Amino acid sequence: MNIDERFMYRAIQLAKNGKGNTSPNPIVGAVIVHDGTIIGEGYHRRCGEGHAEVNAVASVTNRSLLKDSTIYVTLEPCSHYGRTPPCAELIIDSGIRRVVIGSPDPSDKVNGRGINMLRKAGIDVTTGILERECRKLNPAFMTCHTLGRPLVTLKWAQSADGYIDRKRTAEDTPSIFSTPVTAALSHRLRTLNDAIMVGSGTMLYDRPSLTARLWPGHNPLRVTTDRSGVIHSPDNKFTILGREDDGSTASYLKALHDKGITSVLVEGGARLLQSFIDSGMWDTARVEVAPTALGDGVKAPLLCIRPTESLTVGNNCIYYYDNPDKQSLKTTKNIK
Ligand code: AOF
Ligand code: ZN
Repeated sequence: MNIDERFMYRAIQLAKNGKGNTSPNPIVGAVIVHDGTIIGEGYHRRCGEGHAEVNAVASVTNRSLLKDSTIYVTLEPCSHYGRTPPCAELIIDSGIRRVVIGSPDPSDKVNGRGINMLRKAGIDVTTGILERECRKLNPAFMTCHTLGRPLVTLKWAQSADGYIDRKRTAEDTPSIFSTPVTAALSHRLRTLNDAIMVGSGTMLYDRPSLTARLWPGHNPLRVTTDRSGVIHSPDNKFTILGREDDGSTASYLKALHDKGITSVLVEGGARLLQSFIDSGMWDTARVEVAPTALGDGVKAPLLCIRPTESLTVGNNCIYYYDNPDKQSLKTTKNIK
């Protein structure tokens, strides 16, 4: 590993400290190095607060060293006046000589302008250091700004013989396949998403609360579809989609994107999940399989591809899938 990659790995570690708190902003880390030694570090803590570069520059005690220093940043420094002034300007004013960038910022506001500003000011800019790893830090941000839709995670639990529920009435409680540990893990996933979505059948049959009560963090926006107008959400706890659109996954995602949602966790039922799978508009899936056999019931969605990872928790196994047909994030927006 070369020296640039080593310092970029430290910047990646720092970026991860912001995980779960920065949406709709990306997580970003920055390291300032003088003569092979780290003299400053920072990361973006929360949307609306200082960017990684601002915090890294502020952490340097001996400012006179900046003019001979390099800054490593996981994302292209911004070039726009948003909630904070442009980081490219801050870097130029600080006297920093060299900037090493992990991944470009694909958002309309930046999109190469940060790099251009720095180069125009005579700063030595190196791009593409650990680019794949740096892109991976922000799947929702990258998907949102390149495909023009939120990141979609599908999640369900099923019996060993492929049912997500037994045959029952709405008065009966839903079948439970999770364990206390896997339930906490799925609530963690809720805290990492901007929104959580279910179909109208699940709303009526399960009456889910869809909160992240088993894990510290934020509760996602709760969304349900309701094409036939059967859902009543008296206290407005749920955002309802599907009444003014064509009920396609594309229309749901467009509505969420327009609300500024960058990631959505789809938790059922089988029909809504299958429509996401069939449309190809999904990114990852988490499928929990319990050792029980039901013999009959509501068929689980069909996702016949190789899992990218699996995790055994007690007698249950969680399979993780990545959509193999996901469009390249280097292409431009595809939803009008
Ligand atoms: C950076 N460093 O640490 C982050 C960046 O509303 P603002 O002012 O916070 O700007 C948000 C945008 O800035 C966000 O959409 C993304 O393009 C960029 N985020 N840029 O140079 C950072 N978090
Ligand atoms: Zn910035």
